[in-house]
Amino acid sequence: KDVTRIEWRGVDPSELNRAPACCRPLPQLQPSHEHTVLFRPHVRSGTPPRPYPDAYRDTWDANHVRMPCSEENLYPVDDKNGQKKVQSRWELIESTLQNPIKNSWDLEEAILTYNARYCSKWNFAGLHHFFTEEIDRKESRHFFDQLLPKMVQMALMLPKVCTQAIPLLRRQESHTITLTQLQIACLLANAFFCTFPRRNAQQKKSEYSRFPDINFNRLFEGSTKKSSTNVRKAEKMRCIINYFRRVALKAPSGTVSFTRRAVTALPSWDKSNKTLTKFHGNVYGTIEDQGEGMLQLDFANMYIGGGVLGHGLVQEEIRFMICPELIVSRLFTEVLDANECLLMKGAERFSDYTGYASTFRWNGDYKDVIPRDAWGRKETEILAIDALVFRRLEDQFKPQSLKRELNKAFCGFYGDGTPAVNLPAVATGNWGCGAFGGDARLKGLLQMMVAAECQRDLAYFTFGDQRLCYELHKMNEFLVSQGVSVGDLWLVLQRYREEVLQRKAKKSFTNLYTYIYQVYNDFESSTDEEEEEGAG
Ligand code: AR6
Repeated sequence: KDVTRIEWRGVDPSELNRAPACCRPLPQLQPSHEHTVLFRPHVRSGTPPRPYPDAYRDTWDANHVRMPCSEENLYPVDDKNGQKKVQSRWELIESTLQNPIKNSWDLEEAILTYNARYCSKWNFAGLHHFFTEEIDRKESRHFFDQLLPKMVQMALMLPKVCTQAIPLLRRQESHTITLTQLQIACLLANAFFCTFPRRNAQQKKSEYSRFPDINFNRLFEGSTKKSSTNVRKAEKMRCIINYFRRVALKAPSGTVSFTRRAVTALPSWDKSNKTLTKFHGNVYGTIEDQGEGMLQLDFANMYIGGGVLGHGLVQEEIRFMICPELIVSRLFTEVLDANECLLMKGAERFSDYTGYASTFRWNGDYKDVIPRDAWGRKETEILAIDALVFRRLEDQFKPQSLKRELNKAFCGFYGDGTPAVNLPAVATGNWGCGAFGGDARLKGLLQMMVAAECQRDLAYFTFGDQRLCYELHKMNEFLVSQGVSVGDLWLVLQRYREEVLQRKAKKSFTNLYTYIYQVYNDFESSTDEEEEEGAG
């Protein structure tokens, strides 16, 4: 087959449901025991909503983010007589950051002043490299003279801007947090200056060991020589600096919601008689650009954001870099369980980029023109689900692995009672098939099954792979024409494991799609395929 000219296959993208057009009107924004709203829910476009309550209320406990500005955030110091005493850590942070910071060494010194325990553990080589090698002296001076003081101001506004305690999104507890973009900027400025207490310890038993890290110290790490790490970190710094430049220039006025969803009523996959929904396969589009108004997948790590502050620079990390407000999820989202997902609605995109992984480059500022909903959120919804890591094809077909991946995607795709006509299509692609080693043909099929179960349409971005686009679409068309149900497919996957994978001793090896065509005895379709190639 000549697949070299394929750009897309399946239904026309204009036929797919998109927000806001397909959605029902939102109910009034109201805090409840399932929804923490950190501001007065009167959203007027153009002005940042006011924090709620008016004055800072301190909560220092195991169920809320421990705030740097809490009066219980204490720091041991030696007094004049060599006696140990405790001092307010926030006062130390305030006084330290208000001293002049003229270059990256001053910044390192400042951060270590209130993180003294990490003096010999943290390395700032990436930061120094960035300000001495990656950008010129003028840009560097501009950063330290102009932007950094504004970032300090933003960080120190914390008790005025984030007045309400932020609950932790704990395992198996569904809950939503809605914050203003300004609150997020203030929290991220604190993360930049590494002020969050108790978030640095690496030990297994430390209080936040089941949470991602949030202080930016890992972003500042690097090597003293030229290295690929330094290049990656430099491009990430460009994204972050651009974000702070923008929010300092004009305070953003919108809001963003983070919903942790734990789902206990999961489908019986073998019994489902749902049939497949509309499919659009796309070779050159990306989830973030062509998935406008759809439920956009974040190919996530169970620790949300994965390596965004470290070395990682694939789909999830890139998304978090161009939409840095997503990073704040790391402050309060405990590691995701198998039946959980995180939905993030409203994050604005600030940067453009080119390349991927080691070739990733910041490509300038990005003006996000997506409209906002009635709660002030950009109409961009991102769904974070973490796939399993696989090293061998066979492992992916174990019934418990298949079920786990179906259930995980189901947690994210399901509409929670919303009628199917009001659900945006899912914009996805090779979920779990890059860093996590999964097989795209299998994962594509599993995602079709889950989309069917949830009665949602699917837009699948194959990231340049024309053959994959061709094969996924052909399979989708075939299954629709045969009226194959989700339950049938579940059984076929089991049979494939038993009849093909577990009898691999035989010389010939039938790939999954060829096998499916054979099972349904569609001779024409099966002869379209190369018979004896490896799966995937
Ligand atoms: N749009 C569509 N498809 C994409 C895009 C995009 N913007 N970017 C990448 N792809 P990967 P995983 C395709 O490896 O295997 C992170 O560190 C491309 O084909 O990011 O689920 C997380 O934090 C790529 O190979 O996802 C996790 O730790 C494929 O999607 C881990 O990676 C998979 O992208 C998750 O790994």
